[in-house]
Amino acid sequence: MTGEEVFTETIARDQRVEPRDWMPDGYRKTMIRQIAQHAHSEIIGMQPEGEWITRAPSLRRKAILLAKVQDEAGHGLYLYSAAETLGADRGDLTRRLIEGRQKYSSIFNYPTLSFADVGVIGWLVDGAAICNQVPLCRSSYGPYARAMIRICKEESFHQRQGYELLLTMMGGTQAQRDMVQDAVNRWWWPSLMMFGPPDDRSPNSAQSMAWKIKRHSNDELRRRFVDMTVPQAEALGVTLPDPELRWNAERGSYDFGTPDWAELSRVISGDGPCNAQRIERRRRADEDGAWVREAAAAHAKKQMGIPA
Ligand code: BYC
Repeated sequence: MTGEEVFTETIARDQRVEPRDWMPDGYRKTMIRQIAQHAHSEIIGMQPEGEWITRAPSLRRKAILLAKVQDEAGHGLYLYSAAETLGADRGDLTRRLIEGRQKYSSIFNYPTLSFADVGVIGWLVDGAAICNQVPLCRSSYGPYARAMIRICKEESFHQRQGYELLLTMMGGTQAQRDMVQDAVNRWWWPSLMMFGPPDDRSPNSAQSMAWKIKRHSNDELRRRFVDMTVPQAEALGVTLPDPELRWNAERGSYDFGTPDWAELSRVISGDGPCNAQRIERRRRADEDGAWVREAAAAHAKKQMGIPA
């Protein structure tokens, strides 16, 4: 059998493609694109919540937030390693991010204005991430699917800590409840946009689904997220800012309004509220860390007996 035949059969049988297997160039490119974008999202995603570590209201909240942000760094590292199995170079991927040639999730271009945002990011953003990523545990590329299993376990903890924080705040003062509602109002629509453009405007979906990289379309996952989240909002006592949101008994699912797709396009193309700040911070961190990478590489060379 040719490499191409083996690949086609691997996909048809729902088995995993592994790094040394033959794969079409387009498959390799798509995997690098998606994994790199995902890795960048985890690393840039440390910024909005990281800003609250020094301002957490208690030692307990600070310890939880520190652990969560460190987990995100870990997710970024598993994912960059998965991209390396496809022949990508981590430094090159970072450069592409900083130069605006690779994307990261639109969601991290919105500001975190109060500590309630930390809870809402855990509940809605990690909730949306789980919805999107659980099916990716069955993605056809082995290293990505395996990384996703561990990431999803940690995301579940992230989601619960967010929800628990919000439950605590909702049981507090009116000012705390107002902070939560304000944060929900600001993060709801951007969370729905995390799933990507609508299916009829998603250029990559058909091929990614044929290759079983993606298992569900953007709209399917978005709908699943809304169905999962509305009862949680009710239990919490917050209102979701969508006048069109209502139960559709016939479909057994919620109807909901249309996100502002022009806003998503603007944010993806670099013109969101915090894009410039996020990238500038990432660029500085990369420059500040250059000497550490150089020292580590020199040490590794020495250990292996390679002349400097
Ligand atoms: N933001 O054809 P489409 C986390 C791009 S981090 C930005 O539908 P595809 C967390 C898309 O890339 C979790 N760009 O694309 C971390 C494509 O452009 P390119 C992040 C977006 O790939 C810290 C174009 O638009 N999750 O959980 O089939 C703290 C057309 O789209 C977005 C992942 O990365 C967007 N929202 O589907 C807390 C999950 N949407 O690349 C939490 C893995 C679309 O052709 N990724 N674009 O130039 C995926 O599942 C898919 O890549 C997407 C897009 C569903 C995002």
